[in-house]
Amino acid sequence: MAPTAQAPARPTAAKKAAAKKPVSAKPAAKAPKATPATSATLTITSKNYSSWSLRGWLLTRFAGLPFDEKVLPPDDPDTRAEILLLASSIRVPSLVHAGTHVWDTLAIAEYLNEVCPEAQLLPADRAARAHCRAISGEMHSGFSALRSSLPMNLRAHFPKFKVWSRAQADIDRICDIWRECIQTYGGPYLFGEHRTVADAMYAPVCTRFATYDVPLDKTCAAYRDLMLGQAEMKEWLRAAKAEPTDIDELDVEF
Ligand SMILES: N[C@@H](CCC(=O)N[C@@H](CS)C(=O)NCC(=O)O)C(=O)O
Repeated sequence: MAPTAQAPARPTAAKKAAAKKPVSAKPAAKAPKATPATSATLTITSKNYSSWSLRGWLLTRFAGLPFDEKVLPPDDPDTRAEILLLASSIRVPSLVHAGTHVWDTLAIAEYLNEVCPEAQLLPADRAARAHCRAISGEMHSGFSALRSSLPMNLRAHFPKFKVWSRAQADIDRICDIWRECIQTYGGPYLFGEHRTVADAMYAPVCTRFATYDVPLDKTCAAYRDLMLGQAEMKEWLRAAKAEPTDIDELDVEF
């Protein structure tokens, strides 16, 4: 997907009016009740290091689908074999629900949107939905400089971290995306009142901005803080900090 493919639909009068509203730290709407009563299992790995696990977990929580969590320790020698059994791509997150096995974060997002439509993981408006998919795809396939030089590490804090220029270009692009969304759809989340796939996709960026002390303008800082203040994020952060040990070799993109 081209990195600049997410030009938003021209805002309607209602959207323009909504765009004037400041970004406020509203509490998230209660997660909707999931329709399917079937059991689901989400396989993830380190909560401290694995940004993809965080995305998959948040998506499933935002969807309101009850699930059992299976956490594979990344330093366990059997882990790779176990992940391989779950998904031939050898990657987590991986969701099994009602006999359906789905892996890859965006595929999980699309599946959850179909199974739990009331959660509105994708915006109702077609143009907004396309925009949401475009920026989610951009996160899924891009920002490699940011990912490699500012890896997710929730236990760490690096005040005044020196960001190199290619990573700064990624940060600038992400901030442009956030500002454009918040101005177009009125915030507080990227696509307005509801948390969507895009919020889950960019959640690990919010943690990186906090970990590496990345300077942000008011709008982006408010969005980062709003996301980090979500009940689900706080629950994940607590669990990440309680993980037993630092794993040196994981202090890289993961
Ligand atoms: N594009 C994949 C990326 C998933 C990914 O890279 N997962 C990492 C954990 S964060 C993984 O499973 N690594 C295990 C390995 O490489 O053995 C997705 O969207 O789910």
